[in-house]
Amino acid sequence: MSGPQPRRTGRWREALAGVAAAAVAAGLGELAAAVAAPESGPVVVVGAALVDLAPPWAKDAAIGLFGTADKLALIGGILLVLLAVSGAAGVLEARRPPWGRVVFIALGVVGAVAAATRSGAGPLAVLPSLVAGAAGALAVTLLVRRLPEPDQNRRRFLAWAGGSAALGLLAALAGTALQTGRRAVQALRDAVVLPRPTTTAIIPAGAALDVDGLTPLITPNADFYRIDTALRVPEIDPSGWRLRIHGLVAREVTITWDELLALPLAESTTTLACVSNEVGGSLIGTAVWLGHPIRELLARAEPTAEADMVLSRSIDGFTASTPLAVLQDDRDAILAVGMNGEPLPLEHGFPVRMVVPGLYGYVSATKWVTELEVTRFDEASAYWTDRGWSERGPVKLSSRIDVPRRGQALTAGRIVVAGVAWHQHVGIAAVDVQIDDGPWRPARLATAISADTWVQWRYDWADASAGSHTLRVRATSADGEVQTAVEQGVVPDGATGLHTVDVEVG
Ligand SMILES: Nc1nc2c(c(=O)[nH]1)N[C@H]1C(S)=C(S)[C@@H](COP(=O)(O)O)O[C@H]1N2
Ligand SMILES: [Mo]
Repeated sequence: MSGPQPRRTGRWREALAGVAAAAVAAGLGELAAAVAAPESGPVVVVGAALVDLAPPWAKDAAIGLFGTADKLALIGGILLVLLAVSGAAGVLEARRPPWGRVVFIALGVVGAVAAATRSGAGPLAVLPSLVAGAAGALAVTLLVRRLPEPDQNRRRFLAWAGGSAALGLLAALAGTALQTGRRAVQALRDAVVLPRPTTTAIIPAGAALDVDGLTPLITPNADFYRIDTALRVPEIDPSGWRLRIHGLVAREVTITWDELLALPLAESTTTLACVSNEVGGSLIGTAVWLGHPIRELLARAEPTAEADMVLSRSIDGFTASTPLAVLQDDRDAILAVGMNGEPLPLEHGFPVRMVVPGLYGYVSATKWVTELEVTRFDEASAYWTDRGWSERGPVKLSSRIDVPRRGQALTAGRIVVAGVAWHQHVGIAAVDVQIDDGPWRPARLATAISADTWVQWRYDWADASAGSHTLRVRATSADGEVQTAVEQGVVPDGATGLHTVDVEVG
């Protein structure tokens, strides 16, 4: 290259500004990942995206070159690419501002898209990469301003660059330290071998309808909604786990992980729903849980006559108030250790959680549970009750249209309408569909697994005419209750109203 440079500060120092900014970006990004989205560190997600995007010949070449060390080589390769790109960004920012900043923002967006499109990505998955992009852009701007003029002392700039890189390194180390415990518990969880169930779940033939776009009957763990107050997922080593049953009982009972696994463990299929699920919302899922009846353990402790509530407590302090009677009747209210054939995932309560058919999660489904205090509703209250929610939370009769989706382009003629309906521990007797202001027409119900699970339904809309239409669904319980059209918000004990979907038929 020739020609005069506007500001000859030395290309290497400009590149160094970019690289130091990249260190800040990567470090803060990894720290953000450790706090908010453990599997979404910017370096790793960009790497995973590169692997997925790389043409097969490049993958083969990489595996050939690096053999079994190709994963490590990949991370090394990404770091080298990032080094080159960030160095170039430093030069750009010095000579063609704001293009250096733009490079960092673009890298952040690439990382965010990569993180968001990974399977099982949580809502916070984009955060680490966006933090990294913003931090990099800010750092490169500030560092380039500190580039020395030809007659100036260069040490100051080197100190700024070195300090920035050190800051990035410290943040990365803090992030790693935060993630170490989680990795260790993840390894313990992956090593758990669950005992064979004494009873296996039976999914009747005809329980799952074959309709494109319909929610699967059993929700895969990676897609199961997650709701909790835990900023950091509790890390419990099962060998140290204990459940203590105390309070209004004849005798205190404590049970360890090994003792629990030695008890009869049965599979049961239960649909878990969140009280915060809006009409038509997705805070609901069905899993095959493996666990031991809570009723049996309560029987050992012998609740006294005045007790009417069990306040379950998680290791992180969350509490739920469950009516004692619900935990003593014959339903599958369990201390669960397994979810869809695996140990509980960390974020779903590893090693042990409660699952109680018929109640919203906030009053029953305590994850990371360590304590059952037998007490009274007039003596104790739970986490969400103290924040304005109802002390009792039986699941409300509800239904949802999954297909067609809102705004989906449809062609006139026959259109399949399908979805799910639920009223856990009561059961669903019928589902009806209404088109515009027409009559309610019966949908066909799939075979229910049990009253404790949602049931799929399908309605064949035979003569859909061109134009805008509104589809509406309404369920009827096994006990004759008809789902109300009265709209209520989620506070204090769950939403009501009918799910409607507007569609355009062309
Ligand atoms: N320890 C703990 N357990 C908890 C909660 C929580 O905040 N902390 N949230 C409850 C709520 S409100 C619901 S809906 C369910 C959700 O369980 P999931 O995240 O496995 O779907 O967990 C329940 N158990
Ligand atoms: Mo919830």
